[in-house]
Amino acid sequence: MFEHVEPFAGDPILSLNEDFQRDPRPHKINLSIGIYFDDAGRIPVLDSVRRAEREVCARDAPKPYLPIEGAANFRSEVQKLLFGAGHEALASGRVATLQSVGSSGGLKVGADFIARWLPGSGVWVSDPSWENHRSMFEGAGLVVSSYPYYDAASGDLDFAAMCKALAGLPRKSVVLLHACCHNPTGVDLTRAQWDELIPLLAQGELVPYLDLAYQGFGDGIVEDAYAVRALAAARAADGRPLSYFVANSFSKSMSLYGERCGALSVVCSSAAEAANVLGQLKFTVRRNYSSPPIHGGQIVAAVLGEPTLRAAWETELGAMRERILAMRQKLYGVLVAKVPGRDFGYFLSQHGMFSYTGLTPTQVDRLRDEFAVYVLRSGRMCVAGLNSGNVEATAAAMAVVLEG
Ligand code: KET
Repeated sequence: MFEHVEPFAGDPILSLNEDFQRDPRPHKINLSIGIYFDDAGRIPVLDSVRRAEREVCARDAPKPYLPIEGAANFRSEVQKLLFGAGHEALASGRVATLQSVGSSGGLKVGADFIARWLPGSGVWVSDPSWENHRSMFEGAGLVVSSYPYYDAASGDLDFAAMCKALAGLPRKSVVLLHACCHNPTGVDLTRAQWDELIPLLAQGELVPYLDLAYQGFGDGIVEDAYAVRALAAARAADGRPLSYFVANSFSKSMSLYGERCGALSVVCSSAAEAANVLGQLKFTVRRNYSSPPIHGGQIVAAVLGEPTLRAAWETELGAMRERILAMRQKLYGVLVAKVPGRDFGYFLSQHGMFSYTGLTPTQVDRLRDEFAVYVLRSGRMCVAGLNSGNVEATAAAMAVVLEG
């Protein structure tokens, strides 16, 4: 029956993380997967999250099926987090928000919706992008292409090339954009660049699809939602509000990876449209996994909704952001001293968990084989895996492979 089934080639990120787990060398350093580790090298359980979880458990509540679209308190807190309480788009009921199984689940539900309701639309992702973007949208039957983004020569965004490519796309093309902390490069649009890009998307009648997986790791919770809110304020050529998608995650911002907490919001031009869109998103969910899990979403809703927990979370998230910056500075400092004449300024200018190091696949292999330092073969390093105990060793190993 299954003789013809081909082996799975493995996922470039998750397989490398598994290789790391199997590596017996005690001094190994994991800078592969996009997970925030604390200075002791552990995945933190945030104090705000721990307290929220205790509260949720103390309710001793039954565990019914959630509605297909998820818990009402979770969905409403997500909307306020993304748009700000009292935002016009929320007041007018034109945002359809669904609790999803991680933001991956949201991205895929949105992809299935696009395949059904915008069937001729191609999907455009940045070059490069998170590997799974292409895979998920292709998995929904869509054709995925890429637009220019990262310029290897300058280590910066090629904004002119990006705009030129997007301006030439057919109407209704879906444009996947990283709202902040671009994965894998760490190179983000500035606010001025968002302000320039958004009218171009509107004029071209393109469909923005924001992936917001690292809210709070760039400049701050509100700052990192800039693109979400700027798109909500934009108007299409016919004067109606723009329609767009936002998939957001709590995996990183609340360190809730395995609880699979995320959401998909579709911003529509009217409440009537949003009601129909939400209905069709529910149809997609019902035939896939029926409804989302209850536990993690209730933790998130408690953290976001209760002022003391919310304040504690914001402080903890701020501390994670600061620790990453300190690691960037430390790595930069050691590398500049060890490898003179080479520009490592990108470690300081890039945002969020990731740095695109420019290491070649051969250099990456040497890092792993000779020094037990794991980064992706694309050269992406998860800076959030550095700590005061491993940053010097990482810099020393990088210096050797860069000079050899
Ligand atoms: N979007 C982006 C841009 C992203 O980097 C990740 C995860 C996700 C979505 C998925 O998040 P979640 O809400 O947990 O479903 N990225 C890291 C882990 C992974 O590949 O799954 C990574 O890039 O290492």
